[in-house]
Amino acid sequence: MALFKGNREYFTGVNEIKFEGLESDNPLAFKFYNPTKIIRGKSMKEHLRFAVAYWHSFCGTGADPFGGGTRTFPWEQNNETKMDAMTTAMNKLDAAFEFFSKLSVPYYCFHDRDISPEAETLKDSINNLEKITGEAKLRQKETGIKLLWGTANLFSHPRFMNGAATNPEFKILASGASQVKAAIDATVELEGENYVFWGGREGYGSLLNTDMALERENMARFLSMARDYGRKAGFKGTFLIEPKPMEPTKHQYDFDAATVIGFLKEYDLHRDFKLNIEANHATLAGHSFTHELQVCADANMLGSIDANRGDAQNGWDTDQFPVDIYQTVEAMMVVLNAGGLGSGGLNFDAKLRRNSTDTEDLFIAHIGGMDAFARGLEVADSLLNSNVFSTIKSNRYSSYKIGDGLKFTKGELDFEQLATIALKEKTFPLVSGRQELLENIINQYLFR
Ligand code: XLS
Ligand code: NI
Ligand code: NI
Repeated sequence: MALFKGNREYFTGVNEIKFEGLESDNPLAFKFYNPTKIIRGKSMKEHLRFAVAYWHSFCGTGADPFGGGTRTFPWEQNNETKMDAMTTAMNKLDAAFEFFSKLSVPYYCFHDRDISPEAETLKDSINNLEKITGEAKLRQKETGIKLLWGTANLFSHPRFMNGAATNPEFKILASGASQVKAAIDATVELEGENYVFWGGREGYGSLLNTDMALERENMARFLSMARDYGRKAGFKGTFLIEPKPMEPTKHQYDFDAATVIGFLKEYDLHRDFKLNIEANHATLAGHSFTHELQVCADANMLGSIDANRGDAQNGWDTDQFPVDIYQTVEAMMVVLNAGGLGSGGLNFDAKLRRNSTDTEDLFIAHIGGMDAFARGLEVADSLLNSNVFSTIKSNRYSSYKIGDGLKFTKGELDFEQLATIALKEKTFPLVSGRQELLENIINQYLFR
């Protein structure tokens, strides 16, 4: 991969990040992520398909409800006159590609409004996006860095305060369509491998003013039409829905994986759509990250992952970088068992803490996340190769592989026969689930 050289270097003092291994004390080196290391016949790079999220990394200044930003981005500075929005966007693009190439990530992801500025009119905003898309295409060509997915921001502008595809006002729904159309066009132009819908404000605060049935139907219509347009425009990738249970609205329609899969099947969208699972959204929904991944895997709808983590002591979407290897092991076991990420990837939808203000911090945060998943992949691979988990699991369900249990799974028993089988038995076996043993084995393999 070629290092990107723009008009100016933004991340000075940081060179290309390399794999140095566990003995290295260099904070700007990978300890576990060795992109060319082969696992199960594929390189780590091909397994993990890492992506950088444009919004957190190049737009997030650290502002929170109690104070403004703590990071001033050099690509937005100007000594004399105030720099216009398009120049800022161009500089930001240079900075982003410099960062991607120094970090050696194969992919990035963006919202329309992250890469190009919103203008006075929708038409001008679309023109802005088209211009920046052309520039991004050149930089992709130069570096070999690819677009994992594109999406449209249908939640920041005030007109979306009541949602986009579920807005009670039709004109606003239509404005969302014009944005999604342009974002799909940009994704096609940049050969993006997926297109994401996160239902930003698709939900409600109070039933007293909400026609939930109509809103859900409108959302389904909107998604079907977007799908049809995308296919017509030449988009061959996967459409993804990213569940999240709350924040910004109280009741989000895409609550969790099971809800979204039910919705997609209800409206016959399940052939074109898969899911993008974000770790912190899973925990917000009261689930574990792996639960959400497994629900998708079982439905053959595991599309991609937004890799981050929440904070165990609070219930927000804190979007921290993932560091917990125990969790990445569990996640990668689900991914490997599901046959891999396919055209999806591991996108760091994660932000620096507000007081992380050094230029290096953005690199260090991504290095930590990449190492955590790389080690997770290695450990998951050796755990699966050892067969301990599959053996224990298969023994646990062995009663369904013989005799009446087998007949039951084949649909060869009726309910009365099922009930009669039990009457013949005098004792019912208590078989240990052995959860502690399995947990201990993961700890053991972490250090093997
Ligand atoms: C917000 C979401 C968002 C999506 C893309 O919580 O995670 O960042 O990934 O719109
Ligand atoms: Ni996300
Ligand atoms: Ni999030």
